[in-house]
Amino acid sequence: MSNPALATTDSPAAPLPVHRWTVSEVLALYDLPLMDLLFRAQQVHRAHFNANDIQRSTLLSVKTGGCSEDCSYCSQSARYDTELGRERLMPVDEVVAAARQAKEKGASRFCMGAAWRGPKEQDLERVMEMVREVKALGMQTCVTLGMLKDGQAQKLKEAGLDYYNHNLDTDKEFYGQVIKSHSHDDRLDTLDQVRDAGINVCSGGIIGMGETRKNRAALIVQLANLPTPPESVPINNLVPIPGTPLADVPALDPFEFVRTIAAARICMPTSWVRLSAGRQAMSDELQALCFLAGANSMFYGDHLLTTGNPEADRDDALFARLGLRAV
Ligand code: SAM
Ligand code: DTB
Ligand code: SF4
Repeated sequence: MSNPALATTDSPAAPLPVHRWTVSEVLALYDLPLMDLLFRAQQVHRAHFNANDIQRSTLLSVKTGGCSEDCSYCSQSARYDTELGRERLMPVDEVVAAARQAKEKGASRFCMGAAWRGPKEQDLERVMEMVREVKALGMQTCVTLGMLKDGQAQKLKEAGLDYYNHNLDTDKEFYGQVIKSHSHDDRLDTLDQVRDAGINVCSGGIIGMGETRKNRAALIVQLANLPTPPESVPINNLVPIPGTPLADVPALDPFEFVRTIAAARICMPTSWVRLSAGRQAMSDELQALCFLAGANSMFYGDHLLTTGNPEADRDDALFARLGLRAV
C-alpha cells in the first residue's frame, strides 16, 4: 500500500518503510513492567484484530514416530527411547473422517503433521489427496511435513494447501544445541519455498528449552524480520517428554511465556499468534492472560500430535466464560 505522506507530485508514492526489529529493542519490551507490556500488546492487537476472536485449528498426526531427526524435545525422534512406536502414513479416508469430526466440533482449519525429515514423492502424493479432500469439506488446510525439496511446495499449492507449518523453533545461535541433524538455514530455505509457492506461512518456535531471554528475543526478531512475517506464529511451551534430552529441563516462569506472546504480538502486528503446545498444563487464568497478551489462535481438540491438549468441552466453557468467539 502507498504512503501518502511520502508521495510528491512528481514521484510515485514510496512504500511504507518496514520496521526491522533488533534484539535489544525486543529485550526492552521484555524488560517492561508486565502491565505496561500487556497494555502495549493490547493496543497493537486492537489496531489489527477483533480482540475477542480466536481462530481454532485441529491437529492430526498422519504419520507418527520413527523420525530420522534428532530434535531434543521431540517424542517422535527415532534416536530417543520415548516408548512411541513407528506408524505408517494414515489412509486418506481415516484422515478425512477426523477432519469432518473436527469441523463439526467447530475447528476452521485442519493441520496434518508427519514425523519426517521431509516427504518422499510417493508420500507427498497421498498427502496431496488428503489436502484436496479436507479442503472439499470446506475447511482451511495446513500440513507440517519437514523440509521440502524443489517443486514440492508448488505441488501442495496446486492441491489447495492454505498453510504450511515449519517452525524456526529457536534462535539461530541456540539451534545447534537442540538440533544437529539439520540447520536453521535449512529451515529458512523451506520457508522461502513455501512463500514462493504462494502458500501462507505458519512459523514460530518452542520456549522453555533452557534458552536465555536473549535467545527468545532473537527468535522473535528472526521471525518478524523475514521478508514477509509469517501469517501464523505458533508459540509452543516445551512439553517435556520422558526419554528425550530435554525431559528434565526446569519449567519456564509462566509470566515469561506471557511476555513472549506479547513481544510476538507487538513485533508481528498483523500475524495470528498461536497459543500452542503446553496449554494442558496451564490454568484457565493463565490462558486468559495469553489472550490478553495478544494470542488469537490455538489448537483445539483433546490431543496435539502425540501429547494431550485440553478437552474441547473445557475450551468451549472457557470461551463462554471469557466471551470469546471462535473464528
Ligand atoms: N517433522 C516436522 C517438523 O519438524 O517440522 C513436523 C512435525 S514437528 C512435531 C512440529 C513442531 O512441533 C516442531 O517444530 C516443534 O515446534 C513442535 N514440538 C515438537 N515436540 C514438542 C514438544 N515436546 N513440546 C513443544 N513443542 C513441540
Ligand atoms: C506447532 O507449532 N505446534 C504443533 C504444530 N505446530 C504441528 C505441534 C505441537 C507438538 C507438541 C508435542 C506433541 O504432541 O508431540
Ligand atoms: Fe522429526 Fe519434526 Fe520431531 Fe524433529 S520435530 S524429530 S523433524 S518429527
